[in-house]
Amino acid sequence: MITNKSVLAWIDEMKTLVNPDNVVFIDGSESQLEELRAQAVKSGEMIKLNEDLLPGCYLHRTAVNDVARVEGRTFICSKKEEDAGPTNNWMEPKKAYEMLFNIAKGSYAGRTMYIIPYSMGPVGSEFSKIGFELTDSIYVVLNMVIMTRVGQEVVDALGDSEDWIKGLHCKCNIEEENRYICHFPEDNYIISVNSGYGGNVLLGKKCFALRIASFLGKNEGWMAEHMLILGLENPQGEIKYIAAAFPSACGKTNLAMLIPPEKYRKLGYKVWCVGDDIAWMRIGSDGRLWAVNPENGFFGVAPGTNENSNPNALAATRKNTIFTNVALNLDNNTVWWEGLDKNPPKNALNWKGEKWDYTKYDKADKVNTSGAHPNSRFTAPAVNCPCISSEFNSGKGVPISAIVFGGRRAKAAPLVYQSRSWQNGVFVGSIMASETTAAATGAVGVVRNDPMAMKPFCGYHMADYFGHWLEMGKKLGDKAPKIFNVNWFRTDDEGNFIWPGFGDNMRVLNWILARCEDKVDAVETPIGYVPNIDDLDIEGVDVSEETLKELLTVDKDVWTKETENIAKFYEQFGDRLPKEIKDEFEGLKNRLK
Ligand code: GTP
Ligand code: SPV
Ligand code: MN
Repeated sequence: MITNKSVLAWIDEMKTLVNPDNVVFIDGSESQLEELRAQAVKSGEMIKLNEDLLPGCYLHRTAVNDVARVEGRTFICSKKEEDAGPTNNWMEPKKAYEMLFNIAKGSYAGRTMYIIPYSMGPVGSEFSKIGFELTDSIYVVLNMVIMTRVGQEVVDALGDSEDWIKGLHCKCNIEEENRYICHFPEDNYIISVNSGYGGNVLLGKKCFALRIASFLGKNEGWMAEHMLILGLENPQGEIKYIAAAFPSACGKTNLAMLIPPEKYRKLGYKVWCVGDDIAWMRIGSDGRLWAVNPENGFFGVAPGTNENSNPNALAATRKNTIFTNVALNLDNNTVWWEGLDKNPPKNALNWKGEKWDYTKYDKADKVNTSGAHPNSRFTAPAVNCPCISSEFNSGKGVPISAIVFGGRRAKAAPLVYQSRSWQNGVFVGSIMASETTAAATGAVGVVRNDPMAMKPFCGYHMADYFGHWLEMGKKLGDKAPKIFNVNWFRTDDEGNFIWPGFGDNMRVLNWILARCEDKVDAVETPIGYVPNIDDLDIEGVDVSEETLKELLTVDKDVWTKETENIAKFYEQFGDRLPKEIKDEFEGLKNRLK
């Protein structure tokens, strides 16, 4: 039950606008959720999977035109256009509200309005923030229940406070041409219409925990980042924490849950997952940077997840999980996706729900010939993950030793390098570029600039965001985490990955932590410090010394070309680009001469 006046007033206003047949408050009770699941199965919105093999699991298919985030239809509606900056779409708030309310008007007719009170971060922790999402989708309710902390306790924690985030979601008729994901950072308001896909409609995730939160963080002196958080435990039982920002579908979930190579496991190394997608970071009373994962589950990429690549993620999906847009095995009522195993089901439906013939699979036309959509996902509770950190529910967070940037680069970026300083590290993050993936609509495999993996998620002017990073560094001083860049995706001339990746990425993490503790030297290059060939352990992996050398090469010609791209990218920021970033860029160009 809600008694908070500001919440009640808004819900009333929205009720009048969207005109639902019923209103249901989501209290977080299991009995209520069971009823909703049964209802969704009855209406066909979800398919109940094999209770023996996948207990509590369901399959959902989105509309065929609604399978990924829509960056072209995502807007930051700040009062001034310049505050959204050149990397965001902008709409004037008054115009945006008018248009959105017009679309939303009456759209719940014949439907139920679900009121979801949710907390990003452990309920009641200082770090946490509360939102209310109104939706006409049971799928959204059931996903939000996994991805965030939902229910009466959230309402109780809020009390009479007016410090909460408004979120209105209307499925409408899932019309692409009327799809809008709009953010009003100055009003703590999110409105999403005409979509039913995760990143567009689970408003606690990208919309709140990144776009709105990055804006709040800038004003309040903290950071909201597209980062995984992991703890690496050494044989002495000490755990050091790393936060890493990679663009969408570039390996965060996989790194966050990695299983060390056998040799390291035997020595006692372990990786603990704190988070796989979002980090909220603050400076603690000890002056260090502390990170919390505001989410409560994983909305992970299904394709490629298997017993070898990511056994922890796979294990997390074996119960109480919602699968979206994967293939359905009709013989045993379980799910399948490309890269799960080498036995595609013979009697199956593809992600669109059509009869599927796996022999027709064509790599060049994945969307139409694969069983699972390339951006098919699982929504799994964090508690299901065998390597979930004991600090996962800690409102205080974990202290970060290293920040790692990375992306998909066939050539330019070496396997790993360390920045020269925090300021230089911010520059390194600002020049991140990566090949696009199926996580957003549009072409796949095109290199684009994606600073700090936040291009689609920064809720304000990107140049001011760089400035905020610089400010944080000044406050952290010598307690600032060291900043690195990695690239698991270097390829040979035939396009094959030359680094084994996955669990073996732990070898790189070890070097990173050794650098943080001043235990190893490094080789200086124009872009930063790379490992001495002998300091990166490749014993037991199929990587020759020659390949390792190539992986660590910084090619001056390639990087000189890269500076042309950087210059072009920076142009749009004009005078708003911080001087420190310009200086770092000049420094790089000089070192490349
Ligand atoms: P979002 O949830 O979209 O933010 O993505 P993410 O960064 O969590 O990506 P995820 O870990 O799900 O990885 C996406 C894809 O990259 C999967 O198909 C993985 O199999 C693949 N991948 C992850 N790590 C590696 C790696 O070390 N090497 C290679 N070659 N592929 C990887
Ligand atoms: C991403 O695209 O970065 C995701 C998935 O993590 S979504 O929630 O759809 O944005
Ligand atoms: Mn993500």
